[in-house]
Amino acid sequence: FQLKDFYSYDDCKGTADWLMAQTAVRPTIGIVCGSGLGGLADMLKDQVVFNYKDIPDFPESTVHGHAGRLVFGTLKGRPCVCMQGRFHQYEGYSIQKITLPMRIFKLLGVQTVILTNAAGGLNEDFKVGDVMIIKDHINMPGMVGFNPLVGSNDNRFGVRFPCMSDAYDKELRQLAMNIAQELGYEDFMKEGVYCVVGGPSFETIAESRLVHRLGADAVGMSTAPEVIVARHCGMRVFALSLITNQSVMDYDSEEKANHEEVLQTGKHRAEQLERLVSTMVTRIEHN
Ligand code: 6GU
Repeated sequence: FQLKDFYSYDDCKGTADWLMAQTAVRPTIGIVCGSGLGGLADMLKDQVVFNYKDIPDFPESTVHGHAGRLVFGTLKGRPCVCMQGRFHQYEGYSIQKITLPMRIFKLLGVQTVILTNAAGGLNEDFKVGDVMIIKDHINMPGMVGFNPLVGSNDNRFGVRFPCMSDAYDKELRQLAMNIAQELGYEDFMKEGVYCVVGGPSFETIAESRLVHRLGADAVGMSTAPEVIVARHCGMRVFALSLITNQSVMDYDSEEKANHEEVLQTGKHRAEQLERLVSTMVTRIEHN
């Protein structure tokens, strides 16, 4: 039995080697930029840039707000690789394909992955513009069979049944909170549970109420599949959601979720988010 989009260890190694032949940068930190948050990649110095369409086996970004470039370089002196634009299931790609970059990160030598996304707020205490440190996720598609690890397991990446109760690294979450306090960001820093849904339609009122009741503080269309694959192959994970809008939970509300609002809020907070992440990068220790 073979999945349609199955990438073997050798396929991933082929792409990683292809990239490493063209750049001297050996990243230990991998960053994935969410909707409207691609500015982080522009902070890298001595860039070597690949368009996704030129990278073997890579999907292409089809969403406005996602540039579609893999950027190597240094962030405050630390070697990094940055995905400027990510892939989503709603674009029609298989979850194997949207998570392939995580395995390539691993084979490039990445030890820590930092992911950002735009999300709708469900927690009543959250305001638009808040930044939520993700402490856990609810992977709705994954719980009914759309888990990125479905298919034969290659032990060179990780075990058949990986643990996910420690997916979001506690030390990195503490580090982020400390830095947020130093930068004076504590008023808009939150921590919570991220729920991923398939998209691309935004949630109905009943769906928003449902996931809120299930324990989610924010809802979005990405990140959890990448986190699962990153954890499977032993990388540390840190993830942030920018709350770009409040999910509609009330039948009297006149508010409507839309992608323009999502991108607009990103612009507003992007600089602070970039400073937070770049400061984290300088303080992450690797062995
Ligand atoms: Cl309200 N829902 C989902 N699923 N994704 C989002 C969002 C909402 N806002 C930004 N991304």
